[in-house]
Amino acid sequence: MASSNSILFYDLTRNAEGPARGAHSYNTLRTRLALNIKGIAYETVWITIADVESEAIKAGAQPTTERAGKPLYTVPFIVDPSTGRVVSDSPKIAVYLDEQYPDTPALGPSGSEAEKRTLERAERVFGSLRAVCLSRMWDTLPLRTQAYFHKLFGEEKVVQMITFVPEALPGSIDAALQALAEIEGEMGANSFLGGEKPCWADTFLTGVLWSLRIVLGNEDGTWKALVEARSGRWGAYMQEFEQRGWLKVL
Ligand SMILES: N[C@@H](CCC(=O)N[C@@H](CS)C(=O)NCC(=O)O)C(=O)O
Repeated sequence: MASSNSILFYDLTRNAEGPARGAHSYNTLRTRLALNIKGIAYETVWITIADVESEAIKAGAQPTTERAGKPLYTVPFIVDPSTGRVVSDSPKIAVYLDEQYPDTPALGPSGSEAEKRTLERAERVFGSLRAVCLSRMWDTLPLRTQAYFHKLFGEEKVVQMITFVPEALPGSIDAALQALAEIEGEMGANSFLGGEKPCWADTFLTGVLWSLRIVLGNEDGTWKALVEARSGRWGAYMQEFEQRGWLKVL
């Protein structure tokens, strides 16, 4: 429930109406998951990628990296009215939430080698299907977002990025399943990567899977190929989050 002390969580919108407003970025979904798992009150400030820099500067958020020699501001970032702190970069936000809200489930990150391997593999799951997702999502993006990408990459490159070749789909699905199999190899039969409780790597992986589910849709063949593989291993994994009410968009 939002209150005047609710954390403000900056996320990217698509053109969607309704409370979820088209949440889709796996980078921001993992912070949303962390807030949901911890049960911390927050409200979303929906912005387009074209407005990230101006909104971050207005809020007092730090850039998280550089692009072309210039500071790059990114979402997610949060403003916590109860402390006055503004935090950007999802791993730093997770650390901040653990420290500031010690009575909530701790998530990490741990910085371990196993964790690094999982994050790389989860990135690979999304990377394998990025072109499918972009081709599906492009028309739903706000015109302001489309214009931002045209300026950033050039029209020709954008056309390349959003043109998905159907013949490439089986190979893309196989590559995503391969990365998931590698994760499963380390996870075994545990409910979560964190064992019986979720950890930072779980928010990372689930952010990716949740993003794919949102963009592709529950009934999509590619999504079904992922969740039905390995006797429904990844469908069951997502259910763990669903059942606990952690896949909600406030
Ligand atoms: N390391 C950052 C990465 C976040 C990130 O890449 N966010 C993208 C949106 S999905 C962004 O804000 N990009 C701004 C831009 O490209 O101008 C984190 O984990 O929070």
